[in-house]
Amino acid sequence: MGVIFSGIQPSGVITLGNYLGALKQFVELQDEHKCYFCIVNQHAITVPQDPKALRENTRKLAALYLAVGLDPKKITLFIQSEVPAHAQLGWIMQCIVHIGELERMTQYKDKSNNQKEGVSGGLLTYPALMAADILLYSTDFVPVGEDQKQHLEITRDIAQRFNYRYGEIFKIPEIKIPKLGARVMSLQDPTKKMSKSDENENAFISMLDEPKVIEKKIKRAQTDSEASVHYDKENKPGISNLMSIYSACSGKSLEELEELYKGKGYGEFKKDLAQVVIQTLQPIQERYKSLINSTELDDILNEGAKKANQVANQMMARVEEAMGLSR
Ligand code: ATP
Ligand code: LTN
Repeated sequence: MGVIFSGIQPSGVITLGNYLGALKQFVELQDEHKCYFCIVNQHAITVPQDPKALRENTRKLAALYLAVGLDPKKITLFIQSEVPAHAQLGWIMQCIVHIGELERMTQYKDKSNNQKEGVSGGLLTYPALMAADILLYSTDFVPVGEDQKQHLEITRDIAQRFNYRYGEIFKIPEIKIPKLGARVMSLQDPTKKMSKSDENENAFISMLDEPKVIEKKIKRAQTDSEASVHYDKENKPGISNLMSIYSACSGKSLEELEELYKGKGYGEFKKDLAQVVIQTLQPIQERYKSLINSTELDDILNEGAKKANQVANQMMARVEEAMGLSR
């Protein structure tokens, strides 16, 4: 039984991309592993957040973690800012990582280009905090979407550098990327990844979108003019992305889909895809509704923070001891 750690930012309502790339694999892992799932609100504030929206999105994300099928009896679910060791070890990791390594991160380059009010220091040092998240729990595997590959590599490098300097404290974690849905693309620009903080709401499907909204967004999704349902990521990124979503939600292979829609246009394909997505989200949305205003949700988060603090504080003590920070 290995240890699993993963985090999602409450920087908006999570999308179908977050579900297919991350959450769906969490559910499959919970029976076989010791799992820690975190709402990384301190990562979200690397770009400006409205306090009210951040609080609401944090609660929504907690409810959605459970609504997709994670069982609080099996996993530990908690909020990053309720476990102070994350920020404490995050600082130490900032002192281990090199600026050159941080500047190479594509997420940093993409996000810093989008900032109107100036780029925060936290946006650059973001991977140091992420390394802290993962290393505090002696994590074996980190299930994430493909976009997080670089951040996992830097986490491994930081851990190895620390161990080399101060002794074997950290376990070196491995990335776990799903076979299907590892990189869901924007519905409006299929060369960009689907992102919950996209300014254009038509670019993503939120996990809480109503059926009518899902139909509309899929209908409007960018496709090419050829109108044949054929997978070709290079030349037909729009329809290829929709086919990947269809496949990940329905379990049908890309070949099966090509066969099924032979001689049929995009209209019919999109109509069916909308139904497949609606059916995937419907049971999740129903469970969400029963959780969002429950006190049960608070109990689960309190219990999660308690368990996470115990484990994280033990690791923090070992780190401070190894570095000469303790008396
Ligand atoms: P933001 O828009 O605020 O940057 P995001 O939507 O990119 O957020 P994160 O909270 O950073 O999402 O990521 C949570 C998890 O979802 C990570 O494991 C990430 O790899 C995965 N993920 C994010 N976007 C996608 C996507 N388009 N396809 C597949 N997986 C994704
Ligand atoms: N960096 C991730 C979110 C994240 C994370 C983590 C993922 C923060 N800490 C620890 C896995 C493990 C992102 O931007 N998607």
